[in-house]
Amino acid sequence: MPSIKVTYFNIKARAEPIRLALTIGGIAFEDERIGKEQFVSLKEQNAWPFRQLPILTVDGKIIAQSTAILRYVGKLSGLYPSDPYQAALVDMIISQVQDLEGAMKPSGAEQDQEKKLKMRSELASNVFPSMLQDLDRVIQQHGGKYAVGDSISIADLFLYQANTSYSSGAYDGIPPTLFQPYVHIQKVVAAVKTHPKVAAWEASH
Ligand SMILES: N[C@@H](CCC(=O)N[C@@H](CS)C(=O)NCC(=O)O)C(=O)O
Repeated sequence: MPSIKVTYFNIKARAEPIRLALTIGGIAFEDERIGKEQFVSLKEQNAWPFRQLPILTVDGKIIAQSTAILRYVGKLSGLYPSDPYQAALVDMIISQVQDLEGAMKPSGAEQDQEKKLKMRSELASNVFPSMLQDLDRVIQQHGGKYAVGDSISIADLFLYQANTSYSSGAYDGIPPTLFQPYVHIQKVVAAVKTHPKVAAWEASH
């Protein structure tokens, strides 16, 4: 196995599915968590491909973009299907979850708090429910114990982290209950949460 280091901030967000994939795969890695000052200084030095985190350092080579990293570690960990169609299903779920983030971007950039809350209320009431309902139905069609069949994949880890983020109350104007009504999504969340390696990781982090 190569020497692997995950570099991010001391938060879950974009790095947690990567950390979980490596943990489930039993792949040793350095979990580097840097502070704001170090981030600013390394960013100014163009130390990373897109001057953003997370990055993965593999035997001294750097990979950027969290979903590229996630697919890479998914392949190392046996959490990304080798069958092209199954892999496309995994990608499809990841992309749908990313579309939620894309829809959040304009409100995230809005400086006027009143306008921001109005945009978020529109998302929570009229945009996200149909996107999540579609995702729930796709998981119902293609899932088993997990989102795609009965084996855990990076799609489950990505969805699990989205559920964690949206349920945390960290997004102004988005009710923390947003993901709760979707039974197939919640089944996946519960399966990931109770996976023995995830449970052990969470108990120690
Ligand atoms: N598309 C990129 C986005 C990365 C990103 O936005 N990283 C944030 C932290 S979550 C960052 O480095 N922000 C600080 C900055 O851009 O200066 C990915 O998925 O890795």
